[in-house]
Amino acid sequence: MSDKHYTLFEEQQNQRGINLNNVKDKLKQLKVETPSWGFGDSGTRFKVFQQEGIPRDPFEKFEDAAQVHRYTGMSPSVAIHIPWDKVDDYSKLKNHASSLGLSVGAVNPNLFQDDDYKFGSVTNTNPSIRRKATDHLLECVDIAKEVDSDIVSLWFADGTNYPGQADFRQRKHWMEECLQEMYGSLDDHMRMLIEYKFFEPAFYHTDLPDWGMAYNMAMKLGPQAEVLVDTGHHPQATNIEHIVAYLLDENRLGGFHFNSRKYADDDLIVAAHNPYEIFLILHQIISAEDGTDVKASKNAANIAYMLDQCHNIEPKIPAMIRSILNVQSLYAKACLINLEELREAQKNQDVLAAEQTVREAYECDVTPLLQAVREEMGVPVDPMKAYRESGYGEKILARGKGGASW
Ligand code: PSV
Ligand code: MN
Repeated sequence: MSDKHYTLFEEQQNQRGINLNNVKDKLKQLKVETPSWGFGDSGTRFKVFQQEGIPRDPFEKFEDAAQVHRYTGMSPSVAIHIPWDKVDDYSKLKNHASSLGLSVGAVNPNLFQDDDYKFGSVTNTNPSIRRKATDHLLECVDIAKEVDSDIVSLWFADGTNYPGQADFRQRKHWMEECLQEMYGSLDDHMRMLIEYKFFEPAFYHTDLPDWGMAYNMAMKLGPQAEVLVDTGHHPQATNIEHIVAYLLDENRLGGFHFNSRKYADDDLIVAAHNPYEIFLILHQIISAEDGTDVKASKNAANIAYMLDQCHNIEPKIPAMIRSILNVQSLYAKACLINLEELREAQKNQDVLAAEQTVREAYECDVTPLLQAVREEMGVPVDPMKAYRESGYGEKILARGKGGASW
């Protein structure tokens, strides 16, 4: 793409009242963490298809994640999941990450894959299992301290399948008790993110099914507890951008897991389905960040963004790159909404003008802008092509089959 294209794009945007220098700065600051488990073998409950070249340990997962950052400049940190990423020496993992230009991001406890958790972890009727689950949460806080991460990200599979199977209120109390103990172990700068999901693996009730219950839990625990929104964790047709706006206004939106879904928690490449939804979510965040409410603006600037995806049939690294680029492109479009014009239309109750202001930005072709930003960031203007041509995908085939699975 030539300078001519960018100049033309800039002129068009100036006419729309958009200052592209601000947009470029925002795009350069946008960072989206990748999940270590997204590089391992994964599947559905029917089959895990093993791919060749899958990383064999957490160190190799970081090497693959470094490729995503190398070609996009947008994902300098990697979330880990314990025990999937358990190592003997976490300072070694931290140093390995930093030698690759990365850092260790959110630490995710795993309270769903041990036989003991069949009937719940922090909500189990058996006190010694609740103790075990709480000890694992505390272990993850310690790991976060060792790897210099300030985020521990919680998701609970706890729930039941049948009416009468368990006492909802009792389980709520047990969960609160365990989380309070964990909260007490956080250093001052640390954050504890509480992720909700309405069903799966439990099919009748889930102990933390929605943002309201996660928010209530966070409020009870204290200011270091915040809510994490995952796009795949809502019933169909939920207005996620509204939830995002609400949480920002309450200053409790801690993290965001990007992925795409058509039916449930499909964990597909971001924006593969309904890209407009991601655009509208990002619009709420940008509107809070650039608005006059100082607290909401601060919250919007502090959201921990992460991809939370498992690519079961596609090659892992390019699928991650694709997702990161899709987020970048939709973020760029959302930055092109003329917020002043939008607020004016809202004030005047001009429904058509308001909707037009939002949609018009979505319809802009942001290719010249993204290419200019990538050039200024010193990354390839076409990251997918550059990755494909790098030969890394072929080189790792030497690892063979049977790498780490999630
Ligand atoms: C649960 O479905 C989830 O979204 C949580 O973030 C988990 O930690 C992650 O997926 C990996 O299973
Ligand atoms: Mn998630």
